[in-house]
Amino acid sequence: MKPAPFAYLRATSVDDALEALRQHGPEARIIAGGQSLMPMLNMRLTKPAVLVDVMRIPALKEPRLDKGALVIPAGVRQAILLDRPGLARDLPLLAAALPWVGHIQTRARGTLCGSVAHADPSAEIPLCLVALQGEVHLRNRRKVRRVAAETFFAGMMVTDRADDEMIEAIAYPLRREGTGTAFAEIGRRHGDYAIVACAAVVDGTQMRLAVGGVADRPTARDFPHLDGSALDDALNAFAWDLGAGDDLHATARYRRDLVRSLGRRVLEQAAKVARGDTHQEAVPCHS
Ligand SMILES: Cc1cc2nc3c(=O)[nH]c(=O)nc-3n(C[C@@H](O)[C@H](O)[C@H](O)COP(=O)(O)OP(=O)(O)OC[C@H]3O[C@@H](n4cnc5c(N)ncnc54)[C@H](O)[C@@H]3O)c2cc1C
Repeated sequence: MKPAPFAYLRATSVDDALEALRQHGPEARIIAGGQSLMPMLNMRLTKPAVLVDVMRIPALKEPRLDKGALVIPAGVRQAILLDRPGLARDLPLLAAALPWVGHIQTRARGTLCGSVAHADPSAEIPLCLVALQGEVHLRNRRKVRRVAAETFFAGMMVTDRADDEMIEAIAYPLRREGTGTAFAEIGRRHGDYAIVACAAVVDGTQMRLAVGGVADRPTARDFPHLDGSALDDALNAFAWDLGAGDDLHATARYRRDLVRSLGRRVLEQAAKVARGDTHQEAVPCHS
């Protein structure tokens, strides 16, 4: 199928893009890498009257360090960030998760902000943002607001973004001394969306596990340091609370099993990294 007709506007500044969103409201959609939007247009799942291309805005091209965070503007493609020198040192969780986002070809086009705006519950980039307690920077013609990732995702492909707002950037807090992170996912094939993805962050006081692919949004829970059957019980309770459902790819029971087993593996791995026993952040697993 082909998309319904639309007008195409190539914005050259953030103001240009925001003015188009103000004028056209819900009829306008931003297009970034097009890796999620184009299939939806082709299948006519969405029929915007105007597409606002934000990929030629120079101000949105460069990631920057700001107040202990890496701020990634809307024009930064996934492959560019993956090649950033020092990414594995500054943001080891994201460095471990990014190679699992689609394929080389999709990462060469897709942006990090586009993935956050799309808000697929299985997507790795939003999962890492929630795990690391990052922020989404939203802007419209009148104001800027910063929203905690945990409150930004409101449901399956539903976010706190208003029609006249764009995601100007997302901000990931940098790795802190004494903190370990780890990532793992299971999917049908490498490059597919995860059936279940887990991201762990462990420091001297607590363990945090974020899970994608089970609830209708990436969901995190903090635990005190636990091991043995106390950790099993905590993971089991979390797995049930996520409200897994059956679908074409997996049963609810399989998803709960993955939360318990992958969850334990990433928490244990992150704890090892936090203690300095290993530097490895990605847990090997099959997909
Ligand atoms: C074969 C294939 C495999 C894939 N596998 C995975 C996978 O394993 N994991 C995964 O997470 N993703 C996967 N994806 C999707 C991923 O590649 C996309 O890059 C990502 O979901 C969206 O980024 P984009 O820049 O392409 O956004 P677009 O497709 O351009 O936009 C997506 C949505 O976000 C909105 N949007 C984009 N940017 C902004 C902004 N700055 N402000 C407000 N709204 C905005 C658009 O209006 C649209 O609604 C896959 C895609 C393909 C085609």
